[in-house]
Amino acid sequence: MTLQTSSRAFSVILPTYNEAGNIVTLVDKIRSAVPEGAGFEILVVDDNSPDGTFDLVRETFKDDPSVRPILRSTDRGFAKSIRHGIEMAAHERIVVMDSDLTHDPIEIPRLLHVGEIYDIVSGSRFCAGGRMTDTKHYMISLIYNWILRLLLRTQVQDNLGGYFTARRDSILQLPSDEIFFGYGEYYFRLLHFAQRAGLSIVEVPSHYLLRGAGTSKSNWLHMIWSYTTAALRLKSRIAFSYDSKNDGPSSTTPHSS
Ligand SMILES: Nc1nc2c(ncn2[C@@H]2O[C@H](COP(=O)(O)OP(=O)(O)OP(=O)(O)O)[C@@H](O)[C@H]2O)c(=O)[nH]1
Ligand SMILES: [Mg+2]
Repeated sequence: MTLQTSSRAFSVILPTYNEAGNIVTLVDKIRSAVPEGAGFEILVVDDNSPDGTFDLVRETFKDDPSVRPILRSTDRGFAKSIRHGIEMAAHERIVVMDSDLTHDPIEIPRLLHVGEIYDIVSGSRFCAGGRMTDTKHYMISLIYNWILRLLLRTQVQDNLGGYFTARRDSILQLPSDEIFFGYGEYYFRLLHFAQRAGLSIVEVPSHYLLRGAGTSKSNWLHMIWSYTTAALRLKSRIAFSYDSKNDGPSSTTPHSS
């Protein structure tokens, strides 16, 4: 199936920490995935990686104004970098993805295409057609996502994917301070607040690949612990705020995936 990319320009946000072995390949892959003539920029939001990711990007793409390296040296962190990238983005439409080559740029046109209709389009490993090359982690993630869904009553099946497109202003209207902190759990907070704000959310199948070069920054046990704590915090916040405002999730959930 051939999909036409939206004629609207978009900003791709790539948070990086020690991704010198992947970032150039990723930028090139994004370029090849996007049809010629499409207006776009790529923001590499680097947290002062010791492996020189920032300098590599700045040097390699010094003659290419569409690649914008951003160096962060204070208040570092994955979720905060994504927020920073969204705030710095020049275009109304944003695409957020990991920089370790697990999120395949070939799927960007499809995300953008569906993004013509929905406020947030999330690349999902767990809806029909979605998958993950790393089968062991697929099973752990799948089971953990079931738990998250039960706990938070989210409408999407993949609450931790982090590969998505959205309209920039619809994300920035959400309470950023309550969403963008910590690690990958920011994504279920984002989906929750988006759902609650009445944004339309849909999942499209996505195939998550293996990391390219380098090593993961995730420690699975620590991640499960911190994500569960974050989910319980969010749940208690939901209970408190729904009690006090009498506005349950159904009243702000117009669309489902
Ligand atoms: N800017 C910034 N990026 C980060 C930070 N930590 C991780 N990243 C980036 O966030 C993305 C996800 O990190 P990974 O280490 O792949 O972790 P993960 O995807 O949760 O875990 P895996 O399943 O092991 O790949 C990668 O692009 C990292 O370079 C950080 O503190 N700051
Ligand atoms: Mg990864």
